[in-house]
Amino acid sequence: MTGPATAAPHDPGLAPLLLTGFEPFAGDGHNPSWPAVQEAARRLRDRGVDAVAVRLPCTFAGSTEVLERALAEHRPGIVISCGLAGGRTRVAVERVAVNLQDARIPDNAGAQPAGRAVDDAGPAAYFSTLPVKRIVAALREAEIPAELSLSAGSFVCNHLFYALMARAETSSVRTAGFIHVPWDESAPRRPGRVGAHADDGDRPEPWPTVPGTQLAEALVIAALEAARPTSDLDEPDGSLY
Ligand code: PCA
Repeated sequence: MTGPATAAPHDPGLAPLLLTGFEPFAGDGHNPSWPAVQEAARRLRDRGVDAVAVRLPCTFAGSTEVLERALAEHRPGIVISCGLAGGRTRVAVERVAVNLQDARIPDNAGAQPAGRAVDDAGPAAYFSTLPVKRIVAALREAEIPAELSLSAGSFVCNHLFYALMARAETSSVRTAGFIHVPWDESAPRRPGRVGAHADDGDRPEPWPTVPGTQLAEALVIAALEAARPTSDLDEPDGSLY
């Protein structure tokens, strides 16, 4: 297949490409989605792509407000939003946003909705309009661990993804979707014991990580694939469970 290195350059006369990342949450001091998005936007601009990076607060209400402002200000044609999925081992290209808010932890403003809709009047779900299979194939070709994902969860990322897809129907946005990234090398140690033996002590267990430079490159590849005017791959790549 044609790799991203030969992708047609994004026409700078076209609407810009918007990348969003999130601030840290859950008491962590770092969220790899934001440096990855910033670095990806820099690399895309170096290649002549008009790319903008915007940082979103990790709150149900604030994330969509800042997204709305960014959409109004930049009028992007392509939007790729990105968030952290700590514990995942691969870059996860999300396929579906569900109309559900069910938060296991409070967001950064203390909100913790349970079993609520993102939009009472909205459809049960939206599909990503990114070429998700082409993106996963291009990432694997670049030797970046990647997978298609059928669930972006029910926390702030899924909420933002759902709101983005809803807004994409009535705005300049032509192609949009969401990508979850694993922890990068700045992952905190997670509490808990490794192994079953009491004499193991409280040795912190490491999170699975992917280097931040690979996360940034993954977003560059996703953006270039999204900018190519070809349809998605017609190949099976679903999951069995
Ligand atoms: N990850 C969280 C919210 C912000 C982020 O980066 C999530 O997956 O919902």
